[in-house]
Amino acid sequence: MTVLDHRDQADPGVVPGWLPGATAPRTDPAPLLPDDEPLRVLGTPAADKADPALLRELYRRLVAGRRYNQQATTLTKQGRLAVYPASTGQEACQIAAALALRSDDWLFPSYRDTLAVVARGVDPLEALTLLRGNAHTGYDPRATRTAPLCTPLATQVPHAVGLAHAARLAGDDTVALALLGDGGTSEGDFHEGLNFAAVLHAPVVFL
Ligand SMILES: Cc1ncc(C[n+]2csc(CCOP(=O)(O)OP(=O)(O)O)c2C)c(N)n1
Repeated sequence: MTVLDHRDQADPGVVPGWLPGATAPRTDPAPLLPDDEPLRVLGTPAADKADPALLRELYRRLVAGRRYNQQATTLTKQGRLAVYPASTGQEACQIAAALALRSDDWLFPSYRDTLAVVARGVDPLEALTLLRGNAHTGYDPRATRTAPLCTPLATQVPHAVGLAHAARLAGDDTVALALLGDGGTSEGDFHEGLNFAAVLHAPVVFL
């Protein structure tokens, strides 16, 4: 039996039969750091083509979302919410993703995606019901096509895949969007969900 041991190699990142660099720790921080120059959208040719009314509406939602995060966090300090995982700094990601859905598509959010739920049209107060410790969601998942905020990591992923697969079998033109954090990608549910989605050609987007 050949034992692969990178300690015997001149370059510890190279092991015969293994991907280059697969075993060595990553020492160059450059690919892990953000660019010095922030990504610029306003004033670019792409932005010039966007509808100014749409841009204002998107910005309005971001400002309202930032304020919502602030207020909901305050409610936890007052003991009026059990917990509020804020999305401060990443509001645009979830709001824009939810707005890209059609009304008959489905959203499968995690506990941190309250703003995506509000962007789906759910009442901002009702979107907090679960985080208040109530046993029910506060909104009707079927009517809003928005699943409950999911606290067990990545369990929303196979739910989204199952719904998308069922919709495809039924001939519905429905897409499911599953939101999750990078930590959630370490869960089996994430890998199982992706695997099933690929094998079954389920119309689901993972973000
Ligand atoms: C199955 C499961 N294990 C552990 C936890 C506890 N937990 C809650 S949040 C969290 C970290 C998740 O990180 P990430 O997916 O990156 O999302 P973030 O909260 O950073 O947005 C953990 C381990 C959980 N909710 N569910």
